[in-house]
Amino acid sequence: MISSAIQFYDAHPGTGDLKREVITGLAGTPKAIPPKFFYDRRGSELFDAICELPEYYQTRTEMGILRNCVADLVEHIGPDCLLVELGSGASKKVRLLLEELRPSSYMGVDISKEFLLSSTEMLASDYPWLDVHAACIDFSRTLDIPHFDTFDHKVAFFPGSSIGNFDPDDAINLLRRIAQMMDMNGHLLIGVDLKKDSNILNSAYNDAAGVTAEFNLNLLTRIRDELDSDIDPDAFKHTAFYNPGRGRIEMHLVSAHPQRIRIEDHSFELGASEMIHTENSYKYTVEEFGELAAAAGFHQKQVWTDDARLFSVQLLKTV
Ligand code: AVJ
Repeated sequence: MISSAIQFYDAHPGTGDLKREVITGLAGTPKAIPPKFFYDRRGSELFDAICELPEYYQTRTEMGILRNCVADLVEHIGPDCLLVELGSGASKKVRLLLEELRPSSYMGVDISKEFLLSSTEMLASDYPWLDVHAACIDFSRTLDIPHFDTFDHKVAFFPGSSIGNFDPDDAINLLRRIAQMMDMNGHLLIGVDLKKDSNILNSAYNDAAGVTAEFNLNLLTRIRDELDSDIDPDAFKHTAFYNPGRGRIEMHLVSAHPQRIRIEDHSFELGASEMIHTENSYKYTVEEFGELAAAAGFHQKQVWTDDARLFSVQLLKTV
């Protein structure tokens, strides 16, 4: 049911994009599929389960930092903004901001329509004073949201180190587009995972319970179920490792044996142990991210971390 309390904008990023991008990605060398396609209903549930894992320090660490910095944020931002959350999913983090920051409007932006609708509906019913909007778009492609100009005091919230999914050049481009969306005059509150001991990173993406493996393999289940394909998820294995040269975790799906897979009217050959690259998760020092932000026209107004410096929450302002 779509609640009338929400203003919903749907740009239909759907199976058309999935088909096109999967076929293009598998035709390339090395083979790759973009991580944004992880988040169907099952994938979003698995990601929520990842966030609860003992090895996955990011979510609870970011939540702890937000709890400690929210009073400072109120000072910087003040009440009655439009809070735009990028990649809102089923986020609980934003509730803390809504309660303390008291924006007048909230807009959830996400590629996953079902999750976006159910989470924004819950926000609308829990916070009757809040004007709630939802925009189902693929923000890696566009940030064009109708009537967006009618809001003036805009603040963007991009939590969870999702920026880590973008190669540095694409990250700069995305931050630039966010700056433009804010009329070059606004704040961006962004969660950024920090460089650290590679053992901590490797176990965060190779959890003992195998949830991350299932999350990675679910991409193939999704392709099998949503596209016309004979792909068999059991013929692949999960792998994830920190690549120190590139400063990123890489996730891949490894072909268990030589095989040919068909997707629609395309066919792809995979050798034994050939990998499909499914995700990068870049890690930064506070200084490195400051440089990246600067290249996009932002300065680091304030940076908060946890005591162990695992994760950071950064308030950026356009210069
Ligand atoms: C949502 C992109 C931040 O990179 O840590 C978690 C996704 N992948 N475990 C991350 C993810 C495997 C996550 N981001």
